[in-house]
Amino acid sequence: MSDIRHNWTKEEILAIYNKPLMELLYEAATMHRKHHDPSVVQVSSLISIKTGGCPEDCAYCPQAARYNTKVKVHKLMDVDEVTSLAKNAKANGASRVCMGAAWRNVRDNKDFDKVVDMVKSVHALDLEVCCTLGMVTELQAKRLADAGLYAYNHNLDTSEEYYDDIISTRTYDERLKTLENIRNAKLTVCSGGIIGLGESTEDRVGMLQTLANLPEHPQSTPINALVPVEGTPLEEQEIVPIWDMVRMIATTRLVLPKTVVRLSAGRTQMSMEGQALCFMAGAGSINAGDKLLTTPNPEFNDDMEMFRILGLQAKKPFADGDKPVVKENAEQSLA
Ligand code: SAM
Ligand code: DTB
Ligand code: SF4
Repeated sequence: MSDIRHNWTKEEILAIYNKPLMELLYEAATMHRKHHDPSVVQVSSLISIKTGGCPEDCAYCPQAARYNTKVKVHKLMDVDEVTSLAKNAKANGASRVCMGAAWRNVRDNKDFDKVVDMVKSVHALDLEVCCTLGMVTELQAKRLADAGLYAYNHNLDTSEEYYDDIISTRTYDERLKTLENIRNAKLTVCSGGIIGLGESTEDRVGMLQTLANLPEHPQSTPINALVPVEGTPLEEQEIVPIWDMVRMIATTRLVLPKTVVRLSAGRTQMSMEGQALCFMAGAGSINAGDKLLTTPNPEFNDDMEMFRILGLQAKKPFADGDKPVVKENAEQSLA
């Protein structure tokens, strides 16, 4: 049987998730070695290009306007500022830069024109450019692709069943539609979720089943451990046990064998030993830089020290795919 399958049942994935940990880790590490170089880890840096004031009600998110968090609202950054942050991330070893906006969806306005310019400018630095701007239409996704975008991040976050407990202002189907729009625009798809929201093991497995049974597996899948933020409805959630993170990454590795699995939010709550087990289980990417979007993250230097100790190397840009070609008339493609 091929490793790549699109017909996973929930029972099969649940049986994987619940294997004895050492067995699960061994199988996942073996699958990882079959499809990836285990000594290479992608370093992806986040830039919050528009912060806070978001109209959505995602229960985990410090940027939702309706919650009283300490996040300061910041309008869309200027292209020069973003370019200079991206240069800095590159100097620190990042091969991918992900630009995040606290938007419900992309709108065809001046702000979007500016994001298109940011994409062009960061692409010119020979970095993989990713955007996470909320829902996007196929036309908008194509415009981003024409500007040199490499990936678009849009998470399922959790299972279809648990989703309504976490977000009410947009549906699961709308998320799936955005993923389809990204695929149709020939961008690489980055989609995953969060654990630690109060979901059950079945919900974790359900999310992986949905991802694995998409027409194409996402090229990257972030697994976030909830960063509980004061003022959000999930502020009192317990920190995710490292063993849950290891199981989740290992299970993701086994059902999405070629996907780059990202050990995403929550690393400040993890030891180096815990993170080492996540790399062993198949994580091939981290979000690096001392800030995620609004919450703290380990310092670059500490991560580089971790790489040295574990014998890991930072991945080069475009190691998994061609550098996008910018279409000359990208900015007119909506006209
Ligand atoms: N607004 C856009 C959207 O929701 O698609 C893009 C930015 S949003 C902050 C990107 C992702 O960050 C969310 O889908 C969620 O998985 C993750 N995230 C947000 N807050 C988090 C938290 N407190 N802990 C862990 N992950 C979080
Ligand atoms: C993803 O899945 N995790 C990143 C990225 N995609 C955009 C964001 C994590 C955000 C954590 C909370 C914060 O810093 O605001
Ligand atoms: Fe807004 Fe995205 Fe945060 Fe949801 S996750 S509140 S859409 S910024």
